[in-house]
Amino acid sequence: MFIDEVELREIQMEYISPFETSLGREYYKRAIIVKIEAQGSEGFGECVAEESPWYSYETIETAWHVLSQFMIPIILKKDVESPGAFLSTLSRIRGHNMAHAAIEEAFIDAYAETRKTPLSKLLGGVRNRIESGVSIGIQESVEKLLKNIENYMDQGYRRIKIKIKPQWDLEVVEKVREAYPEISLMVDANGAYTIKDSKNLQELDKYNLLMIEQPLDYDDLVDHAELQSKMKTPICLDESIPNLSSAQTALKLGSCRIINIKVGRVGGLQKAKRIHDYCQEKGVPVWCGGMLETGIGRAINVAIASLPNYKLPNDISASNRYYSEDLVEPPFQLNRDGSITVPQKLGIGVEVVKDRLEKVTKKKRVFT
Ligand code: OSB
Ligand code: MG
Repeated sequence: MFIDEVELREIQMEYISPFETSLGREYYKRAIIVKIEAQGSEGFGECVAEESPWYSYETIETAWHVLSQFMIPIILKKDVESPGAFLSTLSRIRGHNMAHAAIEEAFIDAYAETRKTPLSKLLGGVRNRIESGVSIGIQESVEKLLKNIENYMDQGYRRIKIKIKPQWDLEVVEKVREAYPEISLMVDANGAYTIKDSKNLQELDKYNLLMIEQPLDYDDLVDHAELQSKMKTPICLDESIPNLSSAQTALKLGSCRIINIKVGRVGGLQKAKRIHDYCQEKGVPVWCGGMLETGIGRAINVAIASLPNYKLPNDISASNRYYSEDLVEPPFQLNRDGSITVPQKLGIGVEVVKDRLEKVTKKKRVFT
């Protein structure tokens, strides 16, 4: 597939409500949208690098730099046969997984279109609907949190994830469990604890949680293994798994029993699939994490979450949980059974609405 043109846009969109984790509070989404034009097909990708290097070392600016100075010059005006060839063409560029993922997504979306295939099918997806959970940020009060949970449960979400940090943990989980003894509940600490907090974290075993996500530091596989050996609740790793090698190390050490795969964090769809396949072979379930994506990134997430070993509810909620107006049509909606339907049209399977994209664009550069 001959790559004729690549376009980068930086966009900004306000969230319906601010999102707070142990890492900080966010009011709006800033992202890079990548568009590739190849032989009459158009493909989109979304870079999930954030404004600040809290969740990951990458930022909007580092991703823009690496995309425009290194990645785009390597692939522009080249004939790249397949997703596999695309991956190896860019493999000289180390790290910068979120930048890698965004441009690979755009290529694969265009490629799927030329192959007349929905992205889900191209990746080996087997589901028509994916299970949808919701991730709720740290709130001003437990009362507000309970109201939020009630609202999302009423809408049909099947699993609630609450963000925790020191001073917003045990008591909060206890009150949520008191109010909702039966719901499928999990917590995500975004690395806010250390192994010295083991005793406290073990208290969480009382609350029948589906899992505890990333309790310890982002590269701390050894301490996670020690903590997992002391806890009944499965540990799920997010930040600690940037690639297949770390997934292998984590499973060998016993650092977790579940893996959250984010396409951006692991460097793209093909790498996500490799981690998925490895976990499947080892009998370890995975699910798809989210970065509050626009409809473009959400479409990518829905497609990969249709693979067979995505066995737990995903952080893929409906468009209206994040934005008053999404960038795609149709927007993603929650079915009554708490699932989201996997689009069956070609490529990402939803239409990017050009004038909405234009409206939220802060910066744009076209490479021809
Ligand atoms: O840790 O999963 C996380 C958002 C930004 C950064 C990190 C995380 C998150 C989420 C959002 O939990 C989940 C979603 O997109 O709905
Ligand atoms: Mg997480």
